[in-house]
Amino acid sequence: MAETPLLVTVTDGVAMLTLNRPERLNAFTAALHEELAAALDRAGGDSAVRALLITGAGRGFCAGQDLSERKPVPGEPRRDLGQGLERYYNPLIRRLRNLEKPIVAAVNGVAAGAGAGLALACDIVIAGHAASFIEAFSRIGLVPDAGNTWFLPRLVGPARAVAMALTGEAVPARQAADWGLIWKAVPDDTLMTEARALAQRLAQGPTRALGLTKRALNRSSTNDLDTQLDLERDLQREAGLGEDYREGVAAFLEKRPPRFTGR
Ligand code: LHQ
Repeated sequence: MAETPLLVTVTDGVAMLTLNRPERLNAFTAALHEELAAALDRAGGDSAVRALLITGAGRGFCAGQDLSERKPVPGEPRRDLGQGLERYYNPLIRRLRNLEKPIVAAVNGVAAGAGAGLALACDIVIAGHAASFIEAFSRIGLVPDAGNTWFLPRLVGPARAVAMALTGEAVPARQAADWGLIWKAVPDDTLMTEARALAQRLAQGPTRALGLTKRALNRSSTNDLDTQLDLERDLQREAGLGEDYREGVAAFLEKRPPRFTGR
């Protein structure tokens, strides 16, 4: 088994987090959860990090919960699976959504169960053609978790969401892109180059404004139009006070590329 379940590098403003349990298709263990949570918190608090890129080592992206850690043992009391959600998965999904920096998922292979939830909680999902998305829960007698029941209908509509969840059928990357489940599917050998280039471009963006944009879109899922218009006013007020707005307009008027600092 790999020594450390998560590899973290920071280059050119991008924190790259690689789930590193390739022998188990990067299934989640408690140790992986702990490291991922710590890495996300560090990236959130580090002003040198202006975008994140999440991917998996080996041929899988993430196969969800490591089922060997959740094996029912005959004779022992049945485990409260809600506890694992409360302790690990729900905070993970909240961290990803609340982290006000762009997060790209480079889905290099199968994303199953909570692994699909992890991908869908990121802001922009690019998948290699060999990747697929599987709501694997029904295959083992469980209910979709890790935000899957929230993301799926919003992304692909109720008909596709319910079929994915009830059948547990794999949705290949190209179909996922056609359905709007993800942003795009690309040839496997270009996935990491494209994803890294995108994350680097985002890392050179107006980080504060991108974070506020993420907040606005997150809230739009539950706000009515009046509330959302008020929120846009407040967030625009904040963005308008930033250095990057001054730089963006100056660069436009001077017909040169902007040099955003993220402030
Ligand atoms: C695995 C796993 C895995 C352990 C592949 N665990 N070893 C939250 C709260 C509490 C409890 C429960 O769960 C949750 C959230 C969830 O995520 S529930 C859903 C859990 N995930 C699954 O049910 C998916 C299980 N995996 C699969 O169905 C298949 O592995 C998929 C379809 C993902 C990929 O199939 P293949 O490409 O054929 O690969 P494979 O099955 O041969 O897997 C490769 C190895 O990885 C294999 O080990 P081995 O020693 O035989 O080489 C698998 O046992 C291991 N592995 N997923 N989740």
